[in-house]
Parts: sequence; C-alpha cells; structure tokens
Amino acid sequence: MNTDVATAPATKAAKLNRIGLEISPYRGGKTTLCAGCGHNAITERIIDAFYEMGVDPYDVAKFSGIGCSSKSPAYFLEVAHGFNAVHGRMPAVATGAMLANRQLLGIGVSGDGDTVSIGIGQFVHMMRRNVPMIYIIEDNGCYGLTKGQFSATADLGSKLKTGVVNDLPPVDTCALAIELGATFVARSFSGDKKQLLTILKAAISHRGTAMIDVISPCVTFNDHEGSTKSYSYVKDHDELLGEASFVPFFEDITIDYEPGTTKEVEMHDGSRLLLHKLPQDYDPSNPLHALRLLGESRKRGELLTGIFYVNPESKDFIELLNLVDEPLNNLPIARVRPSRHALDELMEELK
Ligand SMILES: Cc1ncc(C[n+]2csc(CCOP(=O)(O)OP(=O)(O)O)c2C)c(N)n1
Ligand code: SF4
Repeated sequence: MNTDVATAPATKAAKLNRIGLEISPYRGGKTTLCAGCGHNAITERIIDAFYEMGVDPYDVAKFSGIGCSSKSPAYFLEVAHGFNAVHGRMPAVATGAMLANRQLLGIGVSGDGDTVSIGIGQFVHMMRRNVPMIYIIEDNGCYGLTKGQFSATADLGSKLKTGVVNDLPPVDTCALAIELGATFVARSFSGDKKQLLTILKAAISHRGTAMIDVISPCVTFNDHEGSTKSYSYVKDHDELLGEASFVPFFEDITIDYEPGTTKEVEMHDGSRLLLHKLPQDYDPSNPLHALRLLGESRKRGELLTGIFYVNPESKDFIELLNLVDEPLNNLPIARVRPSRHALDELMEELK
C-alpha cells in the first residue's frame, strides 16, 4: 500500500464564485508600487468586488492614463482587455471603446494629476456624456510618479515634504462630477475596506458613469505632518455620509431596517443599494442636496465619504445615441455601409 497517498493531507478546494471561477483570474501582475501605497489597497478591493459580483474578466475593459495610479490596471484582472492611454487622455479612448462594444464592462483608473490637472478637459466630457463605465480617481493630492508635486486636488494650506505650502484651492471632483451629469458619485478612502468594497459593487451594477474618488495616500511623498491626504489626517477627518449596504441581484437577502432611516435604490441589474442613517431629508437622487452637503462639509474641514448621488434612471450615452443592441465592432460591412441606392438618393437631394 502506498502510505504516502493514504496519509497526504487533502488539498483544500478553491472557493468558486457564482460563475464558477477561482479568484486567480481576477488578480493581475505583482505590484511595482511602493509598499503601503493606497493604490495597492484599491487594487485589492477591485479584485474582491469583481470576483464577488461574478463578473467574467473577459468581459471587462480596463483603461488608464499615466501615473503610479494608472499602472494599477496591470495588477488586477490580468485577462481583461486593457489600454494604457497618454497622460490625461484616457476618457477619449475609453469612450470610443465603450461605444464600439457596448457589451464590455469598463473600468478606468486614473490619478488626481491624470484626471484633474492635465486631464480635466477630457474628464468633463466623459461626465457630461454619462458614458457607462466606472471611473476611479486614486486621489493622493500629488503627482506620485514625478516625485510628489501638488496636484489640483491638493487642499489650500497643505504642505509638501519640502515645506512648500499650497496656496490654491482644490477642485472637488465629486461636486464637479455631479454638476456635470455623472449619475453615480461617491468618495471613499483606500483604508476603508468595507465601504470601498460596497461602493465598487454598487458601481458595477450601475449603468452610466460611476465616478469614485478614493483618497489614497502616497506614503513616499505625501504622508507627512501638514499633508491633508496622509493616513493619519484622513483617519482623523473622515466623516461618513451614512452607511451603505449592497444586495446583489443574485442574492435573495432581506435586510431589516427601521422605516424612515434607510433609502433603498434599485440598481439597473436589479441589485439593491441600501443607504442607512443619512442626514434627515437627504435624498441621494437629488443632485442639489449632494452639492449642498459637499459644500457644507468642506467648510467644516471634514472629509465626507459615502455615496453622494445615484440616479439609475438617467439615460447613458449609448442609449442617448440610440445605438443598435449588437456591439458596433461585430456589425458586418453590409450593415454599416449605405447601399448604392441610398447614396444615389442622398446625392439627388443635394443637387
Ligand atoms: C504630457 C505629459 N506631461 C507630463 C508628464 C509627467 N507625468 C507623469 S505622471 C504625472 C502625474 C501623475 O500624477 P497622478 O495622476 O496624480 O498619479 P500618481 O502618480 O500620484 O498616482 C506627470 C505630471 C507626462 N508623462 N506626460
Ligand atoms: S510614489 Fe507614492 S503614489 Fe507612487 S507608488 Fe509610491 S507611494 Fe504610491
């Protein structure tokens, strides 16, 4: 008898998600970012969210620009499609890709420099078009890749390691996105595992632009005394806008809550987003409420996190353009080229 076989410990079966996949295809290459960088924690949450939601990684398209943050898509969903665009130009590339193949689930990862400094012009048009994809800003208030200069989200009065003080006001990416027409707008902190995971899962279920600003400390250049994007500053100033829980469409769970204290939002795919303990009369579908709250909390010096605005009813860019159901990249030439007869008719009209 082969005693080795008889006594060998049984290998633990890998846990499978609802589409029968292990977690490994949701992972990517080994990170080359600094140990402790907030961006790495966001990557971990993205892996968990896509795995737990059972999204097929082959159906995902990842986009980014330039920066430490923009390197992150290499570290998750290795088998997904990916495009690393020029600095600040990811929204144009992503918009084109999402229009060409509407069956893809898009996720863009950018930095505050890539989005709000060089890329603000492109960001604005992605938000106003409500392009259906997730857009994450990994926000550390500086240009990590080029050694920590202030970005346009750096707070007034915050200090660089060298002692230089920022004398410009920051752009509030969430207020801007709401103002422009994004239909799911949230802010989180890379160190808040539970909140970030819930927000990402809800964003996966949303149809429209889901803009998530995640405060993500740069341990190498912006984690010192005087920075307002350091781990300790964020922990001291984080104010939650209520709490969020998420019930995916494939789970039949009832959550008990006191009537009047929770707002329930039905997402596009039938999942349910539950927002508990919001301020009285706060309506997450009202952009004006969200803008007022963001302005007030900023004045108080708080860093408000949570889901500020969600509107699953609005038409996304693909619906607005009235595109056919099939992905455009699959249409045969006969469907996209006008017939000789149609062209002749057009020429006649122009005579
Ligand atoms: C056109 C152009 N201008 C400037 C640069 C230099 N550059 C590279 S990354 C970067 C900023 C990155 O900051 P951010 O997007 O906040 O990402 P982080 O590295 O902080 O994650 C800059 C200015 C560049 N690569 N291309
Ligand atoms: S330099 Fe900053 S942003 Fe870049 S990897 Fe290191 S800690 Fe992260």
